[in-house]
Amino acid sequence: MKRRQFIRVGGYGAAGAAVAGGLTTDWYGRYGNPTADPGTDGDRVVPSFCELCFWKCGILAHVKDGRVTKIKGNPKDPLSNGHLCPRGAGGTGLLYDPDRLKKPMIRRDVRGSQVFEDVSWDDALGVVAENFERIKAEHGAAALALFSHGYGGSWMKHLVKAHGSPNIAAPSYAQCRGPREVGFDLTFGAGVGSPENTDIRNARCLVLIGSHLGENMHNTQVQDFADAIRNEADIITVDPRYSVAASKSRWWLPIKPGTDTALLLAWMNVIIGEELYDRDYIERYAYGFEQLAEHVKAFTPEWAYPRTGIEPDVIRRTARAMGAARPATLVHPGRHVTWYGDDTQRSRAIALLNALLGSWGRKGGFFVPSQIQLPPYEYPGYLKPDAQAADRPAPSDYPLGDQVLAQGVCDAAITGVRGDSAIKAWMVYGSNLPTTLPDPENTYKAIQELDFLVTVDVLPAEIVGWSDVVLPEATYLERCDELYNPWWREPYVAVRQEVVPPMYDSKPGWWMARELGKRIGLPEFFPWKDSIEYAKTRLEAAGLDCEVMKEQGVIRGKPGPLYFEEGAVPEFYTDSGKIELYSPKLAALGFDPMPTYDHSKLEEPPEGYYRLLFGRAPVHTFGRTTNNRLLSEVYRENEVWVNRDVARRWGLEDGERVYLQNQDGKRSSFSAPVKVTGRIRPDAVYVVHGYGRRAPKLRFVHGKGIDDNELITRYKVDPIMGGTGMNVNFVTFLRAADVVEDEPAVDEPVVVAEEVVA
Ligand code: MGD
Ligand code: SF4
Repeated sequence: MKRRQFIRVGGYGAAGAAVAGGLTTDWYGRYGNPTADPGTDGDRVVPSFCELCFWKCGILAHVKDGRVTKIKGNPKDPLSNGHLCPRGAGGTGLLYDPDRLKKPMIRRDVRGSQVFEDVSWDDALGVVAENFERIKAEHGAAALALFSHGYGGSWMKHLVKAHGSPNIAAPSYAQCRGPREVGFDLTFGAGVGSPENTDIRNARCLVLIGSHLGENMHNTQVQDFADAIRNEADIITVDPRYSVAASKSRWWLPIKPGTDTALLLAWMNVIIGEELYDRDYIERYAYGFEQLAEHVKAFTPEWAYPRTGIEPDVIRRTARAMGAARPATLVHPGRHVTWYGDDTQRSRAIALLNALLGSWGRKGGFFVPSQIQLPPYEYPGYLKPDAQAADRPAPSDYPLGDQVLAQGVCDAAITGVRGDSAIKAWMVYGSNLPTTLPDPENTYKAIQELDFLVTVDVLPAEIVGWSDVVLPEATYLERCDELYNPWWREPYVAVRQEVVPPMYDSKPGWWMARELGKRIGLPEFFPWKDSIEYAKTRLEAAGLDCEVMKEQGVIRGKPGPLYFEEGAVPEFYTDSGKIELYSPKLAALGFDPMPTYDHSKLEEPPEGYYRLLFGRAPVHTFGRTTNNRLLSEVYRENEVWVNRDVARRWGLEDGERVYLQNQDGKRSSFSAPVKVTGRIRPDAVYVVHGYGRRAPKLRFVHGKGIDDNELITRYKVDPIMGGTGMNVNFVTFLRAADVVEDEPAVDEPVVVAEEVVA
């Protein structure tokens, strides 16, 4: 049973089979079978939660002779349910990565020269504290910005808030799921959060719009997806690429990239026109149905066909499949949704479709999540920041952007962008900005203008090479972190605990934040001895037993009703208290109150160019894991997916190496092999994100494959919330054999930590 379950998790179609195949050979032999008996083969088993991606599955780490020998799913954890995705089982590949940052370092030459000296923690923290205080005295507290990604960042956020800066940004908002949250919030008065409240396992019809479950590996969702497949749910996948999810679907709609809103409007046209919607639900809970019905009248399947490439008959039949299964029809909200700059409106169209099908709060649609009441640690209140966040040109811009925009904070370091530059110092926690923010040249420009840049990381990523001070963090297996208390199907709290002591001279984030806090005169914000004392205080305040938590890793609460039909209270925190099909809020701000679609705004590729699309591989989390030697046994370099007719026209052979060059003449630093396939439309190419790494201290992955991000020199900003639509770049091919590589084959300086200046 366990083995079958595991293979289901990792085993979809071609990519899944490759994963399972890789695991059953080398991986099992060398690192142990992750599906073997859960009993320990070592001295002890420590429960914690994973950080190989941001899903936070509960794990059991087995330790023998002081080494972590295997990592398995914690059966008590409601996210992992005792099973991990292929990445989670490979966490030791990060822990024992020989390229890890080992000591604090200080730059000893001009920025960009990349000459570092290994120093003591005392010296490194002293320099950071001195710069934070100096910059605060000269420019105000808000001149310090924090970029943070990953759960450990909570300590740094606390530090920077206590310091008095509002400039705390995460690329997971404006570069990822922000538009989705805003679109759903406008409609239902709540976003879908993370982990999403999608009831995939009970869906009888599941619609995936550019959401490649199985390649995008969020463990619980993939387990639930396997259940939906087993239950013979009708699956409709809309993707220009025949993804793994498409291979498991009854319907694959190879849509023209950028036209999804047209398809969504046409689906609504059919669902309302043929009365397939949930009339009773709409009458009870929705506001603005008449306006929506009138609005979508013009968007017939015949109107959508020339725009989307999806035939009217297919649009009608898939709409009927959705209507037949309602309310157990889930139009998945997606996750990485910053595509074309109109993303809030596209997400809202998805939300409206779900509303018409009556799926919000219903079994097989979106369940109603609950959370354990866990009081916060009692600190003195944070001071009111001395300035507004510097992330947008005017405070009224992107009016519904309710988090700080990472791209805008980056821009605010460049003189002239916000008048005089507003940001003078960056602290970067777990975020490799040159491969994360669009238009990397802009990011380098901002970095060069900074007074000070400190990075907290575990690996010598590109951003490390640009830093003034580098603080090596202990990995998630070597540290405790903030308690995890999500809104989920059942309420629970999980703990991250130290499995083995930190290796080398690395330290946990909580320790760094506390030491820095003390040095910059904020000891009252760090009154606890360590993170365990901190967690104990919070757990006790909630009446939870710290010992049980340490032993089990998880404490579960009593689940509430999950669906309206089971007694969950239908509450919509919109202004009208109803599901807003017509949005008075958008209308008042001068935006379309209901989504619309203007095909004339969609740019076509120039002759000989193809739209650059990018996504995930099941064993990797962006660039976070591509240096992980264990995970790379399964997938070690990305490929460029090229439609077979296009390849024939170009005379490209399968496996032949190419560089990509974009519409602005920007060429990829490295090449990648071509994958000739019928599984992608001829107007697009596709690569997995996270390769083409330029930091040579990442010795394993350096130079492998193509970095999509360096080809994203253009992006379109969502006027509603400030997200950066990045699927608006086009590339052409350069045969590797015809390209003379620059010397060295990098377009940026590199980190050479050994070049120590005495
Ligand atoms: P992307 O990876 O960007 O987002 O995962 P997803 O939400 O799936 O999805 C790209 C898909 O959208 C591709 O299949 C692409 O062909 C398709 N696509 C591109 N343009 C269009 C278009 O115009 N229309 C349509 N309909 N489809 C289009 C992201 C999610 O994955 C996130 S945010 C995180 S943080 C996690 N990261 C991650 C990971 O890095 N690795 C693995 N293995 N799993 C992950 N899971 C999570
Ligand atoms: Fe870890 Fe995989 Fe869960 Fe992400 S989905 S937290 S990598 S086990």
